[in-house]
Amino acid sequence: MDLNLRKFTKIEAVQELLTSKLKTQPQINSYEEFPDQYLFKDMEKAQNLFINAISNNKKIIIICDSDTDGLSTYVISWFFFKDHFNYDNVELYITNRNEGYGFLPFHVERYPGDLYITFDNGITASEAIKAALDTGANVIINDHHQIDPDNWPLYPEESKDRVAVVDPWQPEDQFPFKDISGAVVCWYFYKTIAEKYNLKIDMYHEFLSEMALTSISDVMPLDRHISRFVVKDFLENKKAQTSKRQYIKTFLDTKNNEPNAEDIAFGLVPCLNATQRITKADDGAVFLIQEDADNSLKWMEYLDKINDTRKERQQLLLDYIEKTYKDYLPNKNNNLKFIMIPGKFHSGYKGVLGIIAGRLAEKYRCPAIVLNYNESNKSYSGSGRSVGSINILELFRKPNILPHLTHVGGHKQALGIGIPEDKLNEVYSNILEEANKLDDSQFIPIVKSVGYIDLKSLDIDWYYKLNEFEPFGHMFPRPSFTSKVIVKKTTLIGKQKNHLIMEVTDEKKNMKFKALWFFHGFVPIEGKEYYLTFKPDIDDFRGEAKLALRVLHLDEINNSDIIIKDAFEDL
Ligand SMILES: [Mn+2]
Repeated sequence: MDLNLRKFTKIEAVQELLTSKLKTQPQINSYEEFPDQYLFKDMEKAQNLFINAISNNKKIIIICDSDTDGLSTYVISWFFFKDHFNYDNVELYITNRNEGYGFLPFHVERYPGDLYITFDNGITASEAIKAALDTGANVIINDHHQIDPDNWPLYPEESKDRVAVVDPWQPEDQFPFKDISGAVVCWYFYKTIAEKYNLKIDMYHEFLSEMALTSISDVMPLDRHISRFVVKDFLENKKAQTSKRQYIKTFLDTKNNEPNAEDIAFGLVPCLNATQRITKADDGAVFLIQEDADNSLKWMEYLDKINDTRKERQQLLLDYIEKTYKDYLPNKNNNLKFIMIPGKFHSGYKGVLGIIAGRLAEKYRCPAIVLNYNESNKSYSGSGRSVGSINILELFRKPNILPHLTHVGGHKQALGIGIPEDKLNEVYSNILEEANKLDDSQFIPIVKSVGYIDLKSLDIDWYYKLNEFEPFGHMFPRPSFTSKVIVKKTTLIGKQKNHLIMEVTDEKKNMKFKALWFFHGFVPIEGKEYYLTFKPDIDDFRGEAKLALRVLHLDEINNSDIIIKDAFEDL
């Protein structure tokens, strides 16, 4: 295998690399450096529409999205009105995934009001805005998603005094940072209101928990500006430990009292996101606004159960697909290069289709979409995931495919899609044809590594000195390294024996480390040499802290089945 990687012998060189990576982005060093709210194009208009509604005791209807970001805008709104801004004529709602995405015309009918305010959604809601305007209501859209050119302008010119759009992505917007969460946009809106009414709130610390949580949950780039600053300030400066929010206290008490960004991403966010997939997002919101410790704990346990159900459903559906849709899965006879499952599942599985597509793509090493039939509009909709270096969105944008779709959106690695029933076969045969044109090398899975290192250069300092660069996350991944190792000893662990502990040494056998491989791909041969790609980790079993290697991939030296790519190359 040709390892085209940097070579490291000293941790200082890695530190330099990370420092230079952060220098390529704008950084913020204190809360005072946050850009002004009036750089958002319509912030002043939004503020005036809000004040106008308040002064005339108009009914305000707030519509929040249903993922962790949207739920956090609910939390900010809830505590803003409950603790700081005395106004009764306001109602808060969370969208329901089963009824469609974001602010929709039926909301206007179901929740009559005079002013509709959206958070973390709304930038494509032209129909709902029209419905609201038709009833005489005004609208404030607060969102952080990109505009849809087919859905722009959002409202007719003659309604321009009745609609405000606060979104850093809209044309002519001057707000300098685009990659901020929906909750950060929401926070800016309430900050403007708080200043206008001279409220005595420390807005930053009051809602820091929500800004940090959503910068992680909504996968904002953690190498830059507000997104990095709020997460770093919350976690590194131990502000999580003094958060007023009971849900944070419960998480710290029950799961992890010194979490990093990855612990939040894997320990808290999936439980919150599971509610919209399995029950209703309202369950997540109720947990987040609990102020009583005992109740909060009970809700946390309930959310854990919902998340377990989500995992079980995923496994059940995966097993079912592998039994029922065998002809759609690649094997040595059919030579399929694309998986498209035309499912007719219960609608309760809707929320896990993307995750299943990812599991199929990984297992069969080819791009996959999992669809579910919808009787009411005679069409299939679902989610897709790619593999290797294949751009799955580009495949569906080919001229022989795109015109047949009801919608498609996403990026290189993941998409959401809709296909009318009568076009399904044509789309399927065309996508197979397109996938056949791809080069075999594009299907090879990619493992990311920052560089090559000999085990003899490694010590526990690597773990501590890298941690100084936390938070790690999107666009700033925790560094992983590749080493040539000899596997000495292997032990399978876990109830289902799906994890592996190895002892690995360097060629000269000077250094010995414990390597942990969760959901191991295979059991290596003891005594044999491999390329090991890992993240430095700590093992403080029995009180003594030792460097351990968290395995990402193990690869045969002369028979590679993956591509190891520079982790910082296309960031
Ligand atoms: Mn969002």
